[in-house]
Amino acid sequence: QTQYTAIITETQGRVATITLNRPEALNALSNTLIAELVEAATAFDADPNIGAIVITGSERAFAAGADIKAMLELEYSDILAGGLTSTWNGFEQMLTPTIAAVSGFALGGGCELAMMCDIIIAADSAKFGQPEINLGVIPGFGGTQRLPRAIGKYKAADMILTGRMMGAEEAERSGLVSRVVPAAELREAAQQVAEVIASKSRPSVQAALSTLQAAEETSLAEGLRLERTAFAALFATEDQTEGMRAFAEKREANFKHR
Ligand code: CO8
Repeated sequence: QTQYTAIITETQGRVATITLNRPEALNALSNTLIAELVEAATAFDADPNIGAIVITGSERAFAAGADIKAMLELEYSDILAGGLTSTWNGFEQMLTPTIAAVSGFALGGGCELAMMCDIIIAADSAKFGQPEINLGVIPGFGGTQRLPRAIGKYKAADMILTGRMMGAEEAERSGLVSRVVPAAELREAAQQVAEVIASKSRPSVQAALSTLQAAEETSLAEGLRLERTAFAALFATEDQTEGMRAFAEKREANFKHR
């Protein structure tokens, strides 16, 4: 087992959990934390025994953003070199569903990390925000692109230009989070959702995920073409036969490819 310093990894059944663990800095995303997170997540993605990945922080903070104290030292050329932003590529291309379980602060890069996940479950204590404008910069891990796709241009501009925080209730109403649960139930709720997903047939989960990802960046016509091809392809899997036969026989499906 790899030794990490800024995250904790564990598995329970077919669900992996990655806990961000820099309590002294409210889980600020240091280079080390990001590198470890991407390494652990892509390793779980490649593990056939893992069907879903939960990413979470502490009760007080999911993550309070990129590490401001470390960024203070950086210049234009350091950022342009792209090390920090390109590290996320592997994470964004995974085909194992990721669930962000957010309690407390999800600010800046923390909010952006949550938005890189497929599902966001928020504790009622969660606070989302893109406060970079207060630091004289703008979001740098995708916030200017993913936030308006999630909540629309006008809400996103309000958040990004004023730097204000949004509570869990407003975030759910705006479409930024999938579900809100009482803070004490967050871990359990995320585990349960992950288990449900991990119990499905993997080829259909991957097809669902890749078509959903396409929905964010293609035209409707192109997306519908992709969906038709992916839908047809699933009829070449044993699990499609099993899933539909199980329904007809009034029993639980016993999928072969989980
Ligand atoms: N970076 C570094 N340290 C942090 C960060 C951070 N983002 N957030 C909190 N900390 C540290 C504090 O400095 C403090 O440390 P210390 O005890 O040593 O002084 C400790 O965590 C606890 O924080 P506070 O004492 O401030 O706790 P409060 O409860 O008073 O406040 C807040 C909590 C409101 C969350 C406050 O900490 C805060 O405003 N944090 C910064 C939030 C922020 O601005 N985030 C955006 C960062 S920029 C970013 O994410 C850009 C991403 C793209 C980068 C692209 C690079 C290529």
